[in-house]
Amino acid sequence: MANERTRQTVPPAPPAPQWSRRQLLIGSAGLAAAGATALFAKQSLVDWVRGLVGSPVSSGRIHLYQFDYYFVPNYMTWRVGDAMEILLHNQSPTHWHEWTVGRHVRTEVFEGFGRLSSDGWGTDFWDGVSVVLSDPYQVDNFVPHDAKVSYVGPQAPYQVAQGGDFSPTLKPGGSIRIAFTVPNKPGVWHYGCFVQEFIHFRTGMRGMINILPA
Ligand SMILES: [Cu+2]
Repeated sequence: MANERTRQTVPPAPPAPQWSRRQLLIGSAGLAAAGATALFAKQSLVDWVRGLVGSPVSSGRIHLYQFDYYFVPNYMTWRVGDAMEILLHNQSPTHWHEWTVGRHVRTEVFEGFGRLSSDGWGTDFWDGVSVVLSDPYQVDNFVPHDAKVSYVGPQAPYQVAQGGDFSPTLKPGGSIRIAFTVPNKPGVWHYGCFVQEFIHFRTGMRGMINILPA
């Protein structure tokens, strides 16, 4: 995310998209959250519902779309050992968005708007994971953190930055391909965009990945 958090102004209320029930669940949680406490209580409910409903296992190529301020899809099921290729697309005409995956969002950062260079997650999913990045288009910056990243094609035309979680940050209309094998890290993981001092995340720009054992 680097310095992108401070570039934009505070966002207006999100538009009313055609939401599926699944998105409505997450979206409602975001809108109803008066603060972090309320939000995390709602998130627990969402997790519980997801546990009951589940979703089919995805492998291979997945298109993951970023909007203001939500992801489509906002729920995925992966399996350990599967080859994945996430094609990340920023569909916003105006806003920068990133994609981070982790566990234990840092509530002290979440609530305290001063420490912008801190990681958003207590545990970064990508730590130690081999990742291949390719086909960058309108990528603002990329933070590899502790992932083992290789870059396919010409020298990446974007800034490889330090600080924070593994995160590609896309300019409006940007995209990038992220290929990897699902590591042996089963369980529930969360993803989110922490751009603009966590406002995107708080507004509903997040999702869940349930990773099944091999
Ligand atoms: Cu965002």
